[in-house]
Amino acid sequence: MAYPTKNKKVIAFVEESAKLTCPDQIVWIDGSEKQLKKLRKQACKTGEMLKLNQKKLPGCYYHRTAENDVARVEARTFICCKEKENAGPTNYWMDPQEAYKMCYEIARGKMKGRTMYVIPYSMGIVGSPFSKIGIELTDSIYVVLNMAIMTRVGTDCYDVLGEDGDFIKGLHCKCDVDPEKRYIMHFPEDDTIISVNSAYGGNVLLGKKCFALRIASFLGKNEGWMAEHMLILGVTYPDGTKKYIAAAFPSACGKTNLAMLIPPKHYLEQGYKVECVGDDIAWIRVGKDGRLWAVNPENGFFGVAPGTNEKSNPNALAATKKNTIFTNVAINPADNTVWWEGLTKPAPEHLIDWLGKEWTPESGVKAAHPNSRFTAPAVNCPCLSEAFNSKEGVPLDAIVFGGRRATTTPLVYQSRDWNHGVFVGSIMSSETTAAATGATGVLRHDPMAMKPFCGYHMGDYFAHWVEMGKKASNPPKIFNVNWFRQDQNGEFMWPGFGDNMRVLDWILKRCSDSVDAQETAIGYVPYAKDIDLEGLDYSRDTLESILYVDKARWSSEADEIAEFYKQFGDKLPAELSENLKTLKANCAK
Ligand code: SAT
Ligand code: MN
Repeated sequence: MAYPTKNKKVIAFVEESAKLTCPDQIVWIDGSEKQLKKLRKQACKTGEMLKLNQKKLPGCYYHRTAENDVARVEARTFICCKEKENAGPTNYWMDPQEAYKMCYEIARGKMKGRTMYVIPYSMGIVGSPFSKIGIELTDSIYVVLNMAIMTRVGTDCYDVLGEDGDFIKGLHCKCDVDPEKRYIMHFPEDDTIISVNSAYGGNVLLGKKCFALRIASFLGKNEGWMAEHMLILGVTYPDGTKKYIAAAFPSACGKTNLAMLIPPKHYLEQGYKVECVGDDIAWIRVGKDGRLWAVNPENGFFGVAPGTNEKSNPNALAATKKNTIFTNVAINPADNTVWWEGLTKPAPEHLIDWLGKEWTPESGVKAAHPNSRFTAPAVNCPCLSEAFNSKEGVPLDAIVFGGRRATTTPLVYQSRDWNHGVFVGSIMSSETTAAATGATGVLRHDPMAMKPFCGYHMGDYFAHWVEMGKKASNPPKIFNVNWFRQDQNGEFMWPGFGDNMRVLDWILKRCSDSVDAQETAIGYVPYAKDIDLEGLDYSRDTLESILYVDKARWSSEADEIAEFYKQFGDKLPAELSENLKTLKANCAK
């Protein structure tokens, strides 16, 4: 047959995978609107997707996953490197030979009666020296259409590869969507990903967590750069100065909201502007100027729908108004549009819920799944930064870590230096959310928000962070934030959303040495007077209380961190154990 590429490795990968899975036909995706249109039509015909109200939501479609297939499955996500030791204590590991054999057995013949789609895609701008090419083979049109939003799909990727170029191989086979045979396997030493028996986003859009984080973090360690679970945002000052922040939060902790925040009125009136470069993943390199430069390798947003509304994130909401795929939200049959918890109040009288059942506000269940998602093209976002399309990316002034913590962690604090900042990232813990299967609201360690996404030994990953700080002569300052402090009644104590600008403002002032801070046991904490509360009905006392560093609590936290660190053994960089000692000593003072 005539192939759209001369790359022998691509052809061999497709042929071998077809031999294994036995599809009825192979369709080479070219990224053209014409082809995508045909696929949408086909998916609507089979019921895989529903066409939404094209007047109100032009180009928008709806999809339901299987009921047992609604989130990432961390317990079924493996790093398959030769030595178990190299996957480290925070990853599930399987021997690569065993894993290949098992996956091949599961996928054998499973595309019979189906079509195999070959998706050539680029993470990052096609042809940029910072970008990388992947080929995903899948038997799901839903995956093709999502990949076409989330990544840069097209035959120009073959031009980049030439006859002989390397790429990340991804084989996705829905099989029977059997949760007992669901496996998301990464072979970092072979640039390969295999995903079987799932059709949910994070498990099957292989360019995202599988490639751009797990495989890329491994590549980054070897090649001297970083792949991080971070949003990237830009703040423009009234005088035109631009500053950039990258921020790591676990899934479903508000990265998309922070990346697209609209500053409070008085900031807007002065001419401040916040722009989004990315909402989930940052690839970071040392620039010639010794600064860290970040690009967003994605091309769209795979955002959590519930809670997104005109007030919490008007930019994200606007981004979903066209050419968007909604997954597991509810349908409003009155006008064939979508709905999710928090979109409008009160809820509509009658909906079809994410399971396809009749729903009314009295149903007593959620209409949309808590991890229901929108897949929206980045270009739809009204506050998308021009830098989104810059090959070099943006120079970072600050790196921010943050988890969901009801207690202990103050609203914001700054690390004393780079290595202390690495320590601060490494001790992140956060309450679990619906983005992964399992119980929610359980506090767990999630270093740098990378626990589910680091493709190698977490101890080596910490060492790589320390190393990057040495390579960068002018690295960003490192901070930690916590938007999720709660009072005795379980109410959030900080308004969050657009008001987080007040904290970003302090952070950036610290970066330009234009505001003082108090030195505490854990690092630099703002004086309450230095957080701008103009236009906000908020008491300084409450602010004081969420800035307070409780040494007794931090002392127990330090003991707990010591326990957590034990698993890394001698892979734990000395820089981190020293910082733990300092923390413990500071708490005893
Ligand atoms: O499901 S995804 O992994 O793509 C989103 C997330 O959990 O952050
Ligand atoms: Mn994420």
